[in-house]
Amino acid sequence: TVHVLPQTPQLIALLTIIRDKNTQRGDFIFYSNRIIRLLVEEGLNHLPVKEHEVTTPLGRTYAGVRFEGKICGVSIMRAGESMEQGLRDCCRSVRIGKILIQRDEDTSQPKLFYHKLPNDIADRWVLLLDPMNATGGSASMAVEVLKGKGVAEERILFLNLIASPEGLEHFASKFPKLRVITAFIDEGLDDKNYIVPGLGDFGDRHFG
Ligand code: HSX
Ligand code: HSX
Repeated sequence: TVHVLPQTPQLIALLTIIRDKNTQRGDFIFYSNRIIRLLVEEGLNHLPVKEHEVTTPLGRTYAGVRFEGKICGVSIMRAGESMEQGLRDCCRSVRIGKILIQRDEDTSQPKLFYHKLPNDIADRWVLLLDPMNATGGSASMAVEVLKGKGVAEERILFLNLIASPEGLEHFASKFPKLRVITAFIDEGLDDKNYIVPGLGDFGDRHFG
């Protein structure tokens, strides 16, 4: 299922800054981090909670809840690493796994090079991080790696900034129980399978 962040004027303003080709690296990082923060907070909204009662300084009880279950982040390198700090800003000691997948420039086919994941990942909720979901090939390869490690599809939350309709369709048909949380759904893909209007290569703009 696809969850799109509320399309508030603030979010559109932030997206406008990072889409602008004249935005330099420092601003690109700062403003994309603000969107990433919104995505992480929305991702955390999907985690289960259980009842938890506390006493306030006024001596009254408050029947609240607390998070239940463990989480970990998994970034798809290189671009996904740019989202790790945003996750840490919300979950200080969160464990982070890495999957290195590169898309072949000519064929657009993803290739898996490396992965290193927390050993108890099968018991965790996974926040999968990649800012761009174009054809959906890279992220879907990452999901296969996670499933191979015993992570259930319904425990994966895929966070990304910009998705194409094609990439989302790919996910919906292949992984119906997986949740995708995205900030914006763009028009589509160009003949090189780049998202348009998009923002260019996120990894290049963030890391150089
Ligand atoms: C939990 O896992 C909390 O959100 C923490 O941020 C994190 C740390 O636990 P561990 O990964 O070190 O076991 O879900
Ligand atoms: C970009 O290409 C993104 O960060 C993703 O890792 C990938 C998206 O392309 P696709 O596999 O969805 O077509 O570097």
